[in-house]
Amino acid sequence: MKIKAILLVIILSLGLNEHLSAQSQRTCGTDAYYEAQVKLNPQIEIDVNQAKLDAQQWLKSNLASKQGGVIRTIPVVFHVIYENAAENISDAQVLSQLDVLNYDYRKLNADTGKVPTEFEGVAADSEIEFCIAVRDPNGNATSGITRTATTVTNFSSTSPKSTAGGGKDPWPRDDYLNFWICDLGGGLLGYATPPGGSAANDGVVCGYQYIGAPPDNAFGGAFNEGRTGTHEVGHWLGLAHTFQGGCTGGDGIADTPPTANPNYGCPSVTQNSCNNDFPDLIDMHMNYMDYVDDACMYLFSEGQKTVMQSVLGSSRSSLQSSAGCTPINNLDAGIAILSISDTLCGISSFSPTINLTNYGANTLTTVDVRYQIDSGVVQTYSWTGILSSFTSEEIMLPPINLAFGDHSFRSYVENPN
Ligand SMILES: [Ca+2]
Ligand SMILES: [Ca+2]
Ligand SMILES: [Ca+2]
Ligand SMILES: [Zn+2]
Repeated sequence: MKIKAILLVIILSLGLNEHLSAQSQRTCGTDAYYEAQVKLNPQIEIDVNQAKLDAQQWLKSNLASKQGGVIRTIPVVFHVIYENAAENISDAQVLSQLDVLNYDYRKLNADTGKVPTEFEGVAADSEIEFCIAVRDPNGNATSGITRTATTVTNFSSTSPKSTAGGGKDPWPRDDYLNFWICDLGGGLLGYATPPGGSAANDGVVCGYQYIGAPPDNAFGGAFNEGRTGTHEVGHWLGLAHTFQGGCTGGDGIADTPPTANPNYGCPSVTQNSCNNDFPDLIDMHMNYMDYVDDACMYLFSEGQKTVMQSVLGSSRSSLQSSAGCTPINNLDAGIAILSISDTLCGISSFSPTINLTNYGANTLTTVDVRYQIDSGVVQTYSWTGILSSFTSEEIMLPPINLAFGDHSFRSYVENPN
């Protein structure tokens, strides 16, 4: 009995340690996920290797693109899978992740000034941008964020990538980066699939606590600045960890110095784990593809940029012709009627309130609101203002005088701009 109790304590404390270490150190599941996928389907390894060759081939015939100047934009759909309110993170937190990606991949991150002198010459503007999807695979308007309630406690051992499994099926990868947000159970921060893998699993998965940056991310800790997303999207664009293969293996990228092991936390700037490089440079532990804390990673190298751009030029090239971020019309307005009650007792006039939404790509500046009581004359309220794409404004129409009794009200908009 006593032995049993001691064993239980040991098991519990092991579990606790594992939990604590998960919170204090970055843990990325990309390599393990890839190995598991290949075990299930060896063809994936062949396809991923082919995608690497395609990227190298593309680079050979597109050396000019390596010099830069072409911004490539990736439409993103975020799939929020939630079991409870805390996991159903806000739109603001999700969109904050989009901002972090756009800062980091354009070298607009606020901490780029921390790049040490040794690496100033290779810290890259990757010339990749991310847009939130405004058009879904059926051509309908979307917020670019899907929300799926689940009974799955966490996705530590199952996939959030299938509706049948309590998650959400991906949108076509030819047109979107699928970015799942869910409870990963505290063991992993995230994982991603490399270019060339299976379409059904293609994309990035991150724990909900690690999405976006403060103030929109209120979860605290060392991984609350959205760099898990930056790191995992790097894998999705063909990057390996900087410590891949240790001092002799390498990540296949010339300007990231060899690194013996993952760097954790916030290493001393002089940290140098391999001395077989010439000249013997410090580790590039501030690279997004190392394992340091969010606050201590702030660069992609020029070599990494070349790999990512080559992937976007080859196996992921169809993203550049995606309509995912093209609004359905340039000029398109719609209304919703907000304040109509079927019992307006004892008053003889009322002012209907409507919600005007700009569903178009262009800024809406004028629109005619038509409205009609019963079968009476259609009246016009000419709205003018400035309403940017996919925003709304409440409008109160002029008071309408009515005789007592039942009436119908209808309204629509015409002639945008
Ligand atoms: Ca949960
Ligand atoms: Ca390297
Ligand atoms: Ca070194
Ligand atoms: Zn990783």
